[in-house]
Amino acid sequence: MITHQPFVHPDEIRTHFSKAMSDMYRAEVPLYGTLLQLVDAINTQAIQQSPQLNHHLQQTGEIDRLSMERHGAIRVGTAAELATLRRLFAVMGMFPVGYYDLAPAGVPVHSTAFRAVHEASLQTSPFRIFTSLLRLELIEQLQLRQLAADILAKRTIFTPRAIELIMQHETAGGLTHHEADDFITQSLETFRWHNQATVSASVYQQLHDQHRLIADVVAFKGPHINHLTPRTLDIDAAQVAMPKHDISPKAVIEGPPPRHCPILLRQTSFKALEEKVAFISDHGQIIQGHHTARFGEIEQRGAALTAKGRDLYDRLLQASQDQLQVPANEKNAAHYMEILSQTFSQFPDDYSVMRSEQLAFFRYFPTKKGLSAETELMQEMTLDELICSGFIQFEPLVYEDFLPVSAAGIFQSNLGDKGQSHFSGQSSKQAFQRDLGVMVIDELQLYAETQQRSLITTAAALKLAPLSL
Ligand code: OOG
Ligand code: NI
Repeated sequence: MITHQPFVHPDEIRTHFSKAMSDMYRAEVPLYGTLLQLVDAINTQAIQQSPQLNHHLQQTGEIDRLSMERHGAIRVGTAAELATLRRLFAVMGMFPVGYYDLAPAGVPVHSTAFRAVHEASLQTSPFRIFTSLLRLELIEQLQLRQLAADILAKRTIFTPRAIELIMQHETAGGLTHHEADDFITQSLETFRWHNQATVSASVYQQLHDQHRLIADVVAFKGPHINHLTPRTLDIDAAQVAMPKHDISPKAVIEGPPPRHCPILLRQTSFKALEEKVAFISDHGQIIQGHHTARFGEIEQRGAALTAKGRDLYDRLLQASQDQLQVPANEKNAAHYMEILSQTFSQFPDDYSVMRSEQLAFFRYFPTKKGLSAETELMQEMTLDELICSGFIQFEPLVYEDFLPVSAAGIFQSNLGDKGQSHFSGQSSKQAFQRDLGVMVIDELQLYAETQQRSLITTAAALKLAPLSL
């Protein structure tokens, strides 16, 4: 007789996978462990110092996900690799959200972020993986492009058992406990670091000379995780504390300036490690060399912006960069931060204003006062009136995604590119989606849905008819 074993919820698989990935990376890159400790200390301090921040984190539940919150990044070389990754991440409830074209910023990749999409799943585990596909068509030298394609065609980045388990998930509709554990172990193999290149030192050099990123993707057995980023509540404090722990951060924090009401995402990273790599010579001997790819990063997340808010952000960021005229670097960092703060004074720094001007997405909650008030009293009120009277509260939705300009800055600082090159290739979301095998999900749609669901539950809790913005 066949007994039906219950399936493990994808959110649970993701939670365990995220932990396993963090443990593996900490063992591979001990500095990541230092970073986790530093962020933890800063977060504890930030919460102690600000009762307001503490209240906000309690109210939204973010306090519970904070210590396990992290994103990672990987880079793959072929459409088949990307499509299989999509199936692998689906096992743990992660779906491709957003499209990022980094070619205009001189990085020959385009990307998406695999992540959970529903607020309840995000609350269980907000783990995200920024996933980039190398755009071989942007390599101008035809011969080198062919060489890279040939090398990539020969590799398999998944274990046979991982593939079996992905198919099992797809056909049976889930994985049992035993299978889920096996899946985590097997899928982790894809992201492991290999200190042996799959190409000779001279081929590595050719790829590297074209672009360091190309060598990083093509010359290795698989898409090693290249960083894992914890979430801090105070990135300015983290930036100052890093050198005290012998970590030297990049010159400028990417993203918006410091604000009372944080928006989107602010990120800082430290330089990639130089790691020993063995190359096989054309005569079969092993030659020692090195490769720099893996780095550390810290981020602070703020409110998710609406299309209108995002447009304002993009314009103000561009205006700041135009005013600086040259790329931000160590020498002009302070000046750039000044310009940034000044320019962003045009972006309201108050949640109520951001809400009334529809610049950000929010989540609504019934207050104690609302829950104990007479329905009749509230029935005729608009949402704004209910808020004014203290029956409903709101909190910003956390930005769960990435920023292309910031991502390019992170890539650049770690690839050590001197000049800023531009790839002229057309933005090709369509080609990316074809390679991925599905359309990417629109992140603005997800935030709007979460906001809407919170309005529905709030109205229901107060026994009111549906509320609209
Ligand atoms: C990804 C860089 C982008 C971020 O946080 O914006 C990124 C990479 O270097 O592969 O991780
Ligand atoms: Ni990152």
